[in-house]
Amino acid sequence: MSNRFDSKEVFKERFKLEVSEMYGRNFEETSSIERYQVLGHMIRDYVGINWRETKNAIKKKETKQLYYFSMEFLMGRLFTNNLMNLGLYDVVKEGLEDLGMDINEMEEMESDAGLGNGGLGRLAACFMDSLASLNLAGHGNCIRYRYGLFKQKIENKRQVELPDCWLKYGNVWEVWKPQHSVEVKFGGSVDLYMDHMGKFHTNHNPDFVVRAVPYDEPIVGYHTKTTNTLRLWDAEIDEASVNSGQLNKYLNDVMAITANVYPDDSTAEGKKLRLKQEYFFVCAGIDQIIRSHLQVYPTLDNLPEKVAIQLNDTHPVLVIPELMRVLMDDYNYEWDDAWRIVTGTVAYTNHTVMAEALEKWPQDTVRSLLPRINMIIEEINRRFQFEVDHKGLLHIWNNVAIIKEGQVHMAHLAIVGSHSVNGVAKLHSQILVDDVMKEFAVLYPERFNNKTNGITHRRWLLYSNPQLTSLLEDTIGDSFKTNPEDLEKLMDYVDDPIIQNRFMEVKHQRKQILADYVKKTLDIDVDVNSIFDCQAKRLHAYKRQLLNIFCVMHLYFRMKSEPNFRIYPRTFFFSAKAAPSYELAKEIIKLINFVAEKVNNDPETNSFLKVVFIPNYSVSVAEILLNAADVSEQISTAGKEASGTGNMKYMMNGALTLGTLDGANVEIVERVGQENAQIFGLHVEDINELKHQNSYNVWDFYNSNYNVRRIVDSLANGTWSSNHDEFRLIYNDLMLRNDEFFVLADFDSYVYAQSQVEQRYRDRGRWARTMLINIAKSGYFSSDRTIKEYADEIWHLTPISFED
Ligand code: 26V
Repeated sequence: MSNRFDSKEVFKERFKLEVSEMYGRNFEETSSIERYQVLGHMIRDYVGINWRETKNAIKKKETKQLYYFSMEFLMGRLFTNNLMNLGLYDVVKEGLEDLGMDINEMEEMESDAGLGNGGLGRLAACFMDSLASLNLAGHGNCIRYRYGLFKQKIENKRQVELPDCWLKYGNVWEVWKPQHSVEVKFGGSVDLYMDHMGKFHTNHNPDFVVRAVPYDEPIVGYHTKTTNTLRLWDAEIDEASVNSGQLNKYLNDVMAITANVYPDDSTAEGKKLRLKQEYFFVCAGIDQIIRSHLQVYPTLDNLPEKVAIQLNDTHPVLVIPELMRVLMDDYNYEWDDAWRIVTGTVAYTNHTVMAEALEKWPQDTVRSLLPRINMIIEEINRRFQFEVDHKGLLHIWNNVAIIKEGQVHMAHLAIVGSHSVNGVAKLHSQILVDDVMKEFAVLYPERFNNKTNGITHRRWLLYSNPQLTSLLEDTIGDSFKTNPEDLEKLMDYVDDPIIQNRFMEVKHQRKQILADYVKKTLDIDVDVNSIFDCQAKRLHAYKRQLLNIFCVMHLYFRMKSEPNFRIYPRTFFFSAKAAPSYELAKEIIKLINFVAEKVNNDPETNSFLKVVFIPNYSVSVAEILLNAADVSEQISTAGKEASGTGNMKYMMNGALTLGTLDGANVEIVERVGQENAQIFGLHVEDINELKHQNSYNVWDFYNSNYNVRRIVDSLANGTWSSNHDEFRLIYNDLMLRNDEFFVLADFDSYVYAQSQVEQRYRDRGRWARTMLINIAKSGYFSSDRTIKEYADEIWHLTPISFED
């Protein structure tokens, strides 16, 4: 029977039949979750035909393929995304309506796939959507974590972490492929021996073997046949390796590998389990690539011509030694030939300059867990040292060594073993070359390049903001859907008061939707006519949520002490998860919630000022939060935020960027113009200068600035909490550790910028114009543009052809 249900009638017929066959009951007696399961499977099966044809076309045409290796894929929900990409949304929506059902209820049944921490994982998900939509063969490789990133609750104004059981009702999109399982070996010892031809061979006697078993999810392109694969590896026991005496330990060790996403994106703590996870999905992914390559081609010599591997940060960097191992130990390649293949295939993206997030592993850990890989890393390091010496650059060795003082520097391994190294925004890529990786940029100048991040305009505009989408269609036609840079057509209308009004009306509708959500989930009333000012992102000191809440405190103090001072009504929304072990970040969440309680309950000011902390920031929360914003807070210390991607989502939905010149903010301003963004604060050069001269002293600001002093004092004088020690950690971090992220240095400039935002908002026509310009100029930030650049300049991919 065909899987197709392109008309409403066929859909209804099939759906009812499948539900009652599946559960052996009348359709009317089945529950929502049961119906959701069947519907999901129907959609996945529908996709199956294109999935097969994509695989066949790739083989037949010998199309080059990309494998995107990432420890994180923050996919969110796929139900609406898949239906819309397939062009089936209306058929299903109307069909369900006829059956007395609401498609929104089905959408809500799905759990977010929260297999990631933040920007890096969501970028991987946006890239998957763009690859398929551009007809490029690009697949994801990751771990099938049983639990996603923790769920956040706020209890007693503090973050509480709960497990995210996203697989509770299964996952309708995945297909289990036990026949494609791979053995992954850990620990033990390696024997080296020479054969009669004088060639070296190795024999690894592991002490722990697991089976990696793939679950494949189809990635459906927008209105195209192309259907790629996201492969998630689960760990299962290897029956032959179970040692009966230690059965329980073995089972626990196997289970542990795929239990959790590491929730800490702030410190690269040397946890052995993390390294196990990294090798686990790398080893399995490489094995699959080699096997499928050899099904089509007789040799691995042409691997770089047919396969590109992109490393999403250093987490999958073991791809480099692992591919060397396979080529040499399993396929008898000599070192130099293997190295040519590896470096020709692999490319690396850096996502952070924060020293504490750059991965380093104690070599003892690498040696004991991965003895053969360790040997290969040592040899890469030895040969690299030889090369540096040969170039007369031994004086830089200390800054570029892969192995140094008993630690393996993963970023160094990544640069040495790749043909391309990219940052994720212009400024960030420049900082890599000028500063963080400057010695490597001297060694390998041709490797360094920039690929400014992007976001899929399908999820972040077409699907999450249908009101704006339909107004855009009415105004500029629908070419922007497939060619997002056509949003530029909106420039013709930015001065048209009728269009301006209609866009303001759409924004109002989105604000109402967010307000309803806040009322329903938090029982807080917010004024939809107030300015919606949003900061939603991981909680990190460098992102400076503290600067934002300090300004809120300041406005509150002023309104309390100056009866004539009243601000334009504003609602400050925060949403942020803190890593469970990141104490300072958790304290900042607590401070925001204490401030919220006080200001929201003060009748003298609460019609002007409200603070709302939305718990459990996730893809689904972002889908209703970002497009309701008037103001997008992008206020990191200059030089610290590699790119940011939330900034692009807000822009595309018509918010004004209130930001520092950091990450991709720089490129946003470049496009909209200074007059359509609100930029403030120290520049990277200023910060470098202050650091260089060691001239920043937080007490100077405290002593000379009354507003600053009033805020800092309030942390410890009972203003927000009767416990004067409640915010001791924040106080100490700021005042006794000299404010590492220059919060107080930027304070005045930020407060001034906020007052400017208010001035702008008071002029409705001018505000609408700015909003339209932001939307019009946002096409550049579609991940379609980013992926085209990767495909042309790094991967050398050409689109899949389905023609005979
Ligand atoms: C680091 C670590 C350290 C080891 C433990 C687990 C873990 C997990 C994630 C990370 C990655 C931190 C880097 C990161 O997320 N970077 C963000 O990447 C975004 C996409 O390029 C970019 O927009 C953000 O500015 C950048 O902070």
